[in-house]
Amino acid sequence: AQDNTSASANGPKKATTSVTNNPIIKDKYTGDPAALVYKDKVYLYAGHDEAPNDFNFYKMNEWLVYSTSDMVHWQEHPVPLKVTDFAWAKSDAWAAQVIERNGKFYWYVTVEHGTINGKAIGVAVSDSPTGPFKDTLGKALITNDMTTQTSITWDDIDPTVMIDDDGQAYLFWGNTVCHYAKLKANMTELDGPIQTIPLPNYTEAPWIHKHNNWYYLSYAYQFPEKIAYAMSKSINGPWEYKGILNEIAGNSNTNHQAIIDFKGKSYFIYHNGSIEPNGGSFRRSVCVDRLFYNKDGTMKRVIMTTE
Ligand code: FUB
Repeated sequence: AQDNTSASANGPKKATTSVTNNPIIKDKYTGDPAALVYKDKVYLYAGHDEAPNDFNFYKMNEWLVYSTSDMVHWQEHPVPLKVTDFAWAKSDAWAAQVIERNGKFYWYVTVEHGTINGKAIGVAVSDSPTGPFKDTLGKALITNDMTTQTSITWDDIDPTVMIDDDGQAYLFWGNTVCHYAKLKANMTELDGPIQTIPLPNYTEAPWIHKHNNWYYLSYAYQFPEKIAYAMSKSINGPWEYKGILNEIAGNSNTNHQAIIDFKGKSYFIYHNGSIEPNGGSFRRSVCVDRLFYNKDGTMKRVIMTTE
């Protein structure tokens, strides 16, 4: 694959690539992709892996946004959100997702809380999918003391969000235990109790989506992580486990997926450590491959393409 990345002093950067030219972002390390289909574009939101080559843990201070209208040409927009935009947060721009409701865009993020020990979920709001985003709530939506099923401090991570056909919004999240709760129409407050979903070998990275009247809950399975999924006819379950969707992401011990339909095709967006020579678990890269459904609604296993 060739690196067609170019930058201009005044405008956004352009990365020319295709779904067979993975990874799609080559000038930065990117992880934890989330994608939003809005009007005739796909917006890709990712964490920025900034760990130096000799540093073996996450160093993540900001999230990045890219857009495309053809899944081939990706445009980077100026950095729209940083950990420091959440006054109550201390560090760790971990996994996130953006959703649109009534012309407003809600960016749910994972961060380390500044005063409540552990990870927390916050939400920033914008009038545009590319920002600027503002923490209008001014505090965390989910904190570590609200869920007590595990003793770890990083169980409240990886938000994924969906608005069902009846207008009810739901937030799913979690490491080790998958949680979910309803959101109020304002999208910044929970609306009811936090519930848990039993899923085999659940690690983290839930992604909720709907396709042809089926609900899909995909997630990172075991560690190192594969992606597995369950299906249901209702967003409240019961969820039926359907198996592995994607393999361990090469030399990255995490995998993290977004699944979308765009212009009549389905896509599986994920990360691996494929930029040589220093790519790996803490220097990841977002990739895109096609996803195909079977007639019964199950999803075919996605084969990673890394050129
Ligand atoms: O990027 C930090 C963490 O790694 C994410 O929150 C997890 O999903 C895993 O990808």
